[in-house]
Amino acid sequence: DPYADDPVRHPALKVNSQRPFNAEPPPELLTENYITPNPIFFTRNHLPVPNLDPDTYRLHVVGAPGGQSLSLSLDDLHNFPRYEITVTLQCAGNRRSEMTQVKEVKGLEWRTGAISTARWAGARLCDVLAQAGHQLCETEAHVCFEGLDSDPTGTAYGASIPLARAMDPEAEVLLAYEMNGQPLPRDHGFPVRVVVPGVVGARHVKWLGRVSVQPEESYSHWQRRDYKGFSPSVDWETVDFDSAPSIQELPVQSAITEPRDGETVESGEVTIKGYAWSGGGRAVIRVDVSLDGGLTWQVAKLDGEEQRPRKAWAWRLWQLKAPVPAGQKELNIVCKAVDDGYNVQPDTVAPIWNLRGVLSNAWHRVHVYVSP
Ligand code: MTE
Ligand code: MO
Repeated sequence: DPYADDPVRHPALKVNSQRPFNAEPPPELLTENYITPNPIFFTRNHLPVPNLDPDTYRLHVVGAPGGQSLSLSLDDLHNFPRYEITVTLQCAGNRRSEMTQVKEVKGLEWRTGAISTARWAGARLCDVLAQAGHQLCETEAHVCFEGLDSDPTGTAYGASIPLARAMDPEAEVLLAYEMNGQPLPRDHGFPVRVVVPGVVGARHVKWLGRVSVQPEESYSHWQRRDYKGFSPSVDWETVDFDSAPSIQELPVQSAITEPRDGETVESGEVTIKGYAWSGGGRAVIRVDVSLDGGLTWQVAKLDGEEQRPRKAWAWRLWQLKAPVPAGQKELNIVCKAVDDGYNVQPDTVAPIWNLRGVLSNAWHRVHVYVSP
């Protein structure tokens, strides 16, 4: 069993798949803290978790022509200037289970928990690339990452991001060695992972082994044959993966974490809680909540940290305390967020359905009963 050496996990996690391990925290735990505690941070693995020795670990960075290739130990990485940032990581498949209700899709049945937030510390990718002699260039180029996790044929997890993002100090792409003040847990990439603020989880390569700059995107399955969006009209017979760009920045997202669907709430007053986030550093400026399926709206109170302009890498938690209209037996609670580009979420799932079940960001709806 290649998974026999996987780490022990927190019992509160809701497991979507055991081998490889994929799990999400239950919603009410997810928004209990602005920073997600490491043991309940959602986990998305495609392969067995490698067991790497921090003393012999080396990160290989392929040098630029005229530059030099680097073989960096953990100590070497710690010698680069240290940066610490709060970043929310979301899987492209978050909320996929709602797409499945429209029509079958291929993928793990994530509910609202394939998203979490941590404080990450590490070296900046741009500093490491500069030391290897890389510069921004006029022609298109991509920074390719390879993980040290691999399948029985030796194929490793891989992904890439555009060189322009990697070299931009304002994009704050990190080679992270710390998560919430601790060395990275094994499930989250020990000893080093990439953190690409504002970008889909799939590019945050864990157990990072190799970095190179190429004229084309990574040839990895996960860059080219997965994590792409398509029209609802496209099925597995007709899909042409080369016709769509890889997902990088994610669209605006929000979800209700309390109360839970099907729950009974007290009459009088109801407290509604949730999270909201947008990709590309776009800040969430407002969350609207409805108790009547979207006929009337109230504005929720945003908690969590105010963020820097164009660097809103982390989510906002939000809540609304609202009177339950007298005589109501049930409530259709809905939330929707707006980001600073005034981007909004679509009201229903069907028009954004896609065969892989990614980018599921329709208004989130929860149906509850009111106790008499
Ligand atoms: N990196 C490696 N090496 N192997 C993987 O399977 N999964 C990716 C990304 N990085 C993956 C990886 C995906 S799809 C996601 S959503 C994030 O890691 C999840 O990060 P987490 O498990 O720390 O939450
Ligand atoms: Mo993912």
